[in-house]
Amino acid sequence: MSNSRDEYNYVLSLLEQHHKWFQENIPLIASENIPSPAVREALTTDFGNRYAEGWPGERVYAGCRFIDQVENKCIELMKRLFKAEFVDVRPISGVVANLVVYTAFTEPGDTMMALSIPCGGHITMGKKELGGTAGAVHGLIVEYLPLDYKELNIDVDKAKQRIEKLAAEGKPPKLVMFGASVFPFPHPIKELAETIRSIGGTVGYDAAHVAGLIAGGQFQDPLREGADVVSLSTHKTLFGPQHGGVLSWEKYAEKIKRATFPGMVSNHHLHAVAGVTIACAEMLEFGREYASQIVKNAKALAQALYERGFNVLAEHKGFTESHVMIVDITKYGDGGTIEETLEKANIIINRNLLPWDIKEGRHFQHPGGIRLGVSEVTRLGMKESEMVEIAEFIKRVIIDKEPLEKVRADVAEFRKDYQKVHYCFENSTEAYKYIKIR
Ligand code: DSN
Repeated sequence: MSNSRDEYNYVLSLLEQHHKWFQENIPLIASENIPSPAVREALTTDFGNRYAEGWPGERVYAGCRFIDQVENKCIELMKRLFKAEFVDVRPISGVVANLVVYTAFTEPGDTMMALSIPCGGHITMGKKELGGTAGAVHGLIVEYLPLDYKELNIDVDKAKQRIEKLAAEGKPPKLVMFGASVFPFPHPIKELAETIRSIGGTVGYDAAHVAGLIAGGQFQDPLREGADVVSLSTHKTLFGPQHGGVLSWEKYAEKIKRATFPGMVSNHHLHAVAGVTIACAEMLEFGREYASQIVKNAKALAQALYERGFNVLAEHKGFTESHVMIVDITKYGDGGTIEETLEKANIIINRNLLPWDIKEGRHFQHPGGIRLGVSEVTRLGMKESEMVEIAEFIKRVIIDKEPLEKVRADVAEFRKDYQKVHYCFENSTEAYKYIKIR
């Protein structure tokens, strides 16, 4: 028989156990990262208990003196990082940021183009019948951008043909969203922007996965290459807290602001905005070095896995130019089972659909692929030689089938040297230290 004090202690103990576990595992989820101690500090502040609806200086609430100064600083730093004329830091996630874009630039019933989910597209770009945000929430008709399976990138010629065909049929795509959740190579914005504009469309770009690489001068620069609007989340390669944002040009400022508030948010998680601001200052100082190391690490991990027998896709073009790689794992099982087995050895990756999985009858619970990202291990200070060690751990689990408890113990030992957050101003508190303030 438990009482509420037991429940209270139980939850706190689970949180503490989670922190201990993450001190001992290898975190390779491509959409995750570890924020600095300063960002974690910002998240614990009273900002998280306040309301600040509206734009800084024009709030609907009193008490925003310091909140406004932080939010204005966040906008200023993001403008510098992304060389953007206009920034809205109020969307509370990447999903909300995409909804802001859809609301500002399309009407329900319009056609939008994006990659399908098996081809790397995000659930926000999904069709109504699949429950995707674009279709089910904003009422868009979603048509797919064609992916070249070998190149793991959008097929420019086929995309042009499809856009022009849709326009000829009276369904011109009002919005074409570049960007993806499996995003190893820069998308062809330059090559397609003119075609999109010629039929009256808007060029959108979902930078959720690659925002930190763009800010660090790696990957591509969507606003310079022709994007009208860029959505992002702030916690993947960009190492802030979980939040969102929209970047664009001054001429679109008013309609984006209105789509965000009163459209998509009431209050906008002010502690997270403070954390994003700190992360942006860290990115301005350390971003180039960090982003360049991410790409080196991703290539090194992909190469080391490939040399150990794993079918890492796009070998002919160096596997990846970002933080992420995709592996066809069908030789050893299905992605779901492999994910579960690796987790037992304290290696955290995620299962992922391969572009051709649905056609071959595979399902997202047991797909043919796994996805690995190196942002978090890079932030923990790992370099290329550690990527080779990680590949060896993965091989020991999947190919050699060593006892999982033995690999798990070796992983925990390996992790002992990587307990601090790098690429930040202050790191005296360990990365995953559980902080008690009660
Ligand atoms: N789509 C998720 C991922 O890439 O893990 C994030 O929203």
